[in-house]
Amino acid sequence: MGTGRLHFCMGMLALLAIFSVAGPAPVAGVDQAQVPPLQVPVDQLDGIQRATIILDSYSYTPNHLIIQSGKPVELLLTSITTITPHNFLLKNEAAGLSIERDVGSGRTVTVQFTAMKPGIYPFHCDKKLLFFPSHQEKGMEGTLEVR
Ligand SMILES: [Cu+2]
Repeated sequence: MGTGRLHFCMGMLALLAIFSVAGPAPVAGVDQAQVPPLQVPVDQLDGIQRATIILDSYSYTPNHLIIQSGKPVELLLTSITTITPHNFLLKNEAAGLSIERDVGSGRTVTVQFTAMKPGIYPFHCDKKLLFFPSHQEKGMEGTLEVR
């Protein structure tokens, strides 16, 4: 009896030790705010401003890109999800921007455009499961800053 209880206690201590080492689960989205804006570089050979945006559930990384107006842009939208489909919507009539692309799980889609008007243009994913918050509401949004 006595040793049985002792073993039980040792077991509980071991469990406690495992939990304290593992620590609390990381909170999704915390890292997102810490990613600095990406100043998209201009390719020296072809003059194209090229950048990759990683799509995950539910984020774009980076979520703030800075580009120059009047120069062509090429964005590679790369999904790293295994099931959930996402998309990329950036619409602003006044600026002549109308981008709407679906990005299936694990896919990479290329978007080409030239922004002529400096400004701050938000983009987001409008996917949504019935009765659930939209991906945008879960944080899947970002900013294209045109200078
Ligand atoms: Cu989405």
